[in-house]
Amino acid sequence: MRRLMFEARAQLASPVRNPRMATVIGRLLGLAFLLCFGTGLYSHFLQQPLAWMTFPTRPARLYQFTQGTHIVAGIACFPLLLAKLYVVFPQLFQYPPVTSFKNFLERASIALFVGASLVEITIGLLNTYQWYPFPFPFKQVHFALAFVIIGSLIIHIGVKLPLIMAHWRAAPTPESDERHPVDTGVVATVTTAAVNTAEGLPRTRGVTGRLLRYIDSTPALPARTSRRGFLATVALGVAAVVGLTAGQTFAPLDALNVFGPRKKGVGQQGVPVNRTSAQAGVGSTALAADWVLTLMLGGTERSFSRAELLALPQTDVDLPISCVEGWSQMASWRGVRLRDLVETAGGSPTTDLRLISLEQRGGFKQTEMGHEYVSDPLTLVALELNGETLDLEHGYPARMIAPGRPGVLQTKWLSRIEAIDA
Ligand SMILES: Nc1nc2c(c(=O)[nH]1)N[C@H]1C(S)=C(S)[C@@H](COP(=O)(O)O)O[C@H]1N2
Ligand SMILES: [Mo]
Repeated sequence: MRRLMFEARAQLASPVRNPRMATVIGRLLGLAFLLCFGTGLYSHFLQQPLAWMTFPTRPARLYQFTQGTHIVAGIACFPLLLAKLYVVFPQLFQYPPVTSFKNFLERASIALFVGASLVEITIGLLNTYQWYPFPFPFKQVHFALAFVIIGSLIIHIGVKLPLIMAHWRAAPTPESDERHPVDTGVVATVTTAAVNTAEGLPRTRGVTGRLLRYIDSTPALPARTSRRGFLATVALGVAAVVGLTAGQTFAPLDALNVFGPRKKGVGQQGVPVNRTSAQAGVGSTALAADWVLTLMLGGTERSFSRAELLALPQTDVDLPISCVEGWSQMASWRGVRLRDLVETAGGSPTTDLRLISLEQRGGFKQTEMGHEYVSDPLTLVALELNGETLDLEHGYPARMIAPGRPGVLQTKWLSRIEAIDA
């Protein structure tokens, strides 16, 4: 077994499979995961705030930026994680499988990290396409796995710290080192094998000889060239997957957006639609002639027809729809300032609100809005989009649009607005 594993590692030895490369790729992967974790937590708490939390409403495009970053960094993790697995692959054939408690911790945390990461980025990507072929709820699992990943990553980095520190900077390798393009694990194995041989385990001798011949025969230049080639391949992979999708949120890359699930400008009134009126089952109620928006604030109830809302002072704002799934779209909205409407209905713009849709089922038929959004002058009960009467698919007769919020909270087909009692 020892010999088999040793031979496997010898066969897999390559100039790019070394601790320096593992550190270089690992740093990028670590950065991508931290970006995902931070922006993910932000998105999570915007949707499920703790009681004491308030959020910045400006810059109005903040969430568009953080969530766009979340998706872009998550997509970049695919080539980075594959590259990292490629670099450290021979370590899989360590024998004996566990050598010490520290080694056990190291290997267990890596197994956890790799498994959790692959599931995390895969279900995350599938979520951007709204495809859920797995038998568990996306949101809860995606959230929980994030902590598994960060936890195992901390253990991994802790255990590997000496190695990471040693290879943080490119070593000013003497020319002769270029001729040892083998991972330190294999070098250690060579040493072990030599010792074994000395101890009378002659079966490994042939392998040792072959490996040493391999090391000796590998010329210096190809080693460096193949390392550059590998990094270039990884960079190209990242550029491709990011470049061909990031246009769904970052406008300058719009022309390159061929794989993003949404395309800017495609949809009713030039804005993509997430949940249609048919999916939400609001076709007839939203178009009913007797529709009114009812505000229930501080014990008094007041209702407004669409004509009455249109008769109130109208405000124009430019705000994006920024979907949690990573696409976003800037748009021009026209409607009644929420804080004015709240005051007209006898309420105060310093209270939190519950927004209730005509939608009967679905996770977002009802949402909550913190007072910081209620008092922001950019927050509208929107009646028009891009110069036309709001399309049914975008929330006719009236929808909420507020700065800095996830798309899921921009409630369409509004029916009721209530004060949440403190
Ligand atoms: N009532 C209701 N409003 C809703 C939703 C919903 O499912 N039901 N989806 C939200 C989501 S996830 C997004 S991204 C935005 C998209 O708005 P749009 O379809 O007008 O682009 O609407 C939000 N408003
Ligand atoms: Mo969304």
